[in-house]
Amino acid sequence: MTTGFFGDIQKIKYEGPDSTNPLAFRHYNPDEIVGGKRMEDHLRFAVAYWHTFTWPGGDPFGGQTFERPWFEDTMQAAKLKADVAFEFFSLLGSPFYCFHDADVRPEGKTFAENTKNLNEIVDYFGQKQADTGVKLLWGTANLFSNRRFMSGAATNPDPDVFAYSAATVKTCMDATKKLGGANYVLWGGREGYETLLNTDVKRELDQLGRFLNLVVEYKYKIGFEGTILIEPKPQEPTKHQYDYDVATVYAFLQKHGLDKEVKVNIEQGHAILAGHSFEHELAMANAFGIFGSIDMNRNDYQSGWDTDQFPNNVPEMALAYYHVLDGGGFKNGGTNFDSKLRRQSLDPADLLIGHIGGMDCCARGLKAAAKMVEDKALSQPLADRYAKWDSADAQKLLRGEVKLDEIAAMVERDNINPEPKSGRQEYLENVVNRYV
Ligand code: XUL
Ligand code: CO
Repeated sequence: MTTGFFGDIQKIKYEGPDSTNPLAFRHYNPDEIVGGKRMEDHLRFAVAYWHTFTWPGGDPFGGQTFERPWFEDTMQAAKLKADVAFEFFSLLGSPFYCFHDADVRPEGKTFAENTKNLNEIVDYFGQKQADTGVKLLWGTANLFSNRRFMSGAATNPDPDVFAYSAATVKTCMDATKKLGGANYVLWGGREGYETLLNTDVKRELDQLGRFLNLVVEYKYKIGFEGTILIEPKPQEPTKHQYDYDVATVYAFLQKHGLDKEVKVNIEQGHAILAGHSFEHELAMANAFGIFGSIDMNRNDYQSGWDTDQFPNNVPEMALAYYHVLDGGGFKNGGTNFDSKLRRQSLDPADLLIGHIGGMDCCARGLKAAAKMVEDKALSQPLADRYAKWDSADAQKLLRGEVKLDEIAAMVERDNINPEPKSGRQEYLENVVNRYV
């Protein structure tokens, strides 16, 4: 018995590049081997519960456009939503999903009621996971929508909000562990500020550091084996978000002794908001050894908002997956579509079509990336460019065995007179374009 929400739509199949069926994959072929691994195991796609099933289609000038039979804050509606969600995961063939507590359970009047509601839904999800084989990529707490969080969660001037937030995260970590989640995510929704006139940034950052340590301590206490991930974002909703980008998060982790404990979930749209490219953020995370997972949703390049659109640019995906592969590929992480439909895309089929397009685009990107890796198309020119650093003398410079005055003497003695070499950017761009 299905809910009937998706009418007579059948499980989405791979039909190959020539298919014109909008409800078929043209490039995502889960069993196809790419670079020695099944495509499904490379990409580890996840559907975001919030945008796909909870978001009503509002914008700053207008409210709900979507009409869904579960848009009601009751347990019965939450279960209908879960029924439809798991039908969706199965139709799409998405191996994973992600959720916030507030997406899946009705809002209670008290903390205890919220916990009770969450636990009831977690049991319901547990059964559905067992029935469908769909798994949880990550769980998280929504510490930003309710008005109690308007001045932040961990970084709130009121310790009662800190405590309420910590307690909420505890229940969400319990839920994630119970559902076998591969990761637990912290996006600092309102961990930031609007004006320094009312904000003590030193205190707030110390609070955030303690909060994150509480999370890591609790992970060990309950034996949660997943990865704790922070999702950087530079602004929106607050003007200045503390977890600005990957480099900022890394410095924060080091300051609080957590750089070996916590990794990052990098969102393409957030990278763009920070004035970076997605691949910049991925490369930085690899360089720091903190790469975890990705949210694969793009922003509009002109509007400057966090528009959370499905990816549709293959060359961008190719470079993104190139860096994912370069870092060894996903371990616990995966590709979460933190993407929402445009508010005029009302039909149930639009939900599938958005994800199908995104998955096909990622699959094409992955295939191009794997081929570039195989051919050493970028890695060989890179190795050649830095080859001189591999010499014994250059390595001495890095190991700190030669001091500044000795270096100066060496440059003079050996008459070192560097000859600039081409960076060959255009050549390399043309190489990438051969693959996409
Ligand atoms: C907000 C955002 C969140 C996180 C999870 O911009 O990306 O949906 O991914 O809280
Ligand atoms: Co996100």
